[in-house]
Amino acid sequence: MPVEQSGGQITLKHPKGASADILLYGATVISWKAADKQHSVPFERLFVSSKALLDGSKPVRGGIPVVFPCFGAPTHPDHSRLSQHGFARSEVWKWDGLVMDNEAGVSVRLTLEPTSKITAVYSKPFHLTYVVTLAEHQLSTDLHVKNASTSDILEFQALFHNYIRVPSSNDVLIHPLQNLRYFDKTDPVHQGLKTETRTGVDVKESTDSIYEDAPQNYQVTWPGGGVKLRSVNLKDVVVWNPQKEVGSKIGDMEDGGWERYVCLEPGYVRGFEKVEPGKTWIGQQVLSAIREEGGTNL
Ligand code: TA6
Repeated sequence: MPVEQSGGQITLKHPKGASADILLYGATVISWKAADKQHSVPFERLFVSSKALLDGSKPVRGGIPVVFPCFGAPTHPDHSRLSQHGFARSEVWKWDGLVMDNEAGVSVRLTLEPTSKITAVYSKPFHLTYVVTLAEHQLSTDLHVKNASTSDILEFQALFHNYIRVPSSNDVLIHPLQNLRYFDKTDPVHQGLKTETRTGVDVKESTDSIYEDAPQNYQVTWPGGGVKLRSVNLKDVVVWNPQKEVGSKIGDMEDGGWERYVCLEPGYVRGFEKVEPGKTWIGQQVLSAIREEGGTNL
């Protein structure tokens, strides 16, 4: 069976061995296993903290939480009663069927519509569809945001909060971000936009940077391995790693967890995307295992 459902979890299985696990809670992908040239047996590509709660009591510390309709603390009047990163990552989504099941990949669809709990804090009518597709060496996620209003524009932010598993965050480089303008959330003094000067961005120090108008084509590399990320309609990208000083204060972060991941998060988060009544916006990402000889086992 290419797709198995058990309780609130869906497992996708590709005939060539790759797999992905998705929680209905938050539509959070909590595992993606794929092989590469060096390792014929698929291995885990995402980081989930061993202290993460997977019981639906709080957003998952790891995997791919879906951020909608606000990124970070709310700044738009429509979002004023929402908590950090919005509600999509902390609501139970509905299974909406198998989209594809063939040699190319296996794909499923989840949906989220306003519930009484959501409308108590957010009054805009919307319909979200989330499609997760697993191929032999790739994982794609597509978020469809339909403005279900007949009269009002929908303004929102959206982001895929990817926790990419790495052998050591000290050895990671992210390309190509050079010359992009970015907002440095770790710098309380210099709150303006900076310009990235590095050819490859590392996260050896606590990093929380929002790059604007980014190329939507990135690589996270470490000696002998890596992951590629391509996105569509997600003009910004966030690089986040708290390192020890900040990471050790995060309640559900495992000890040393910050050494085992880097967050590379494509999104529309500087300003607000706008969708006309009745129309749908689609944001997409494709994560690919870099298939090089000599990769480091994670
Ligand atoms: O995407 C980076 C970020 O916004 C950071 O500022 C950091 O707080 C992180 O997300 C985690 O947020 P969370 O609400 O999951 O603790």
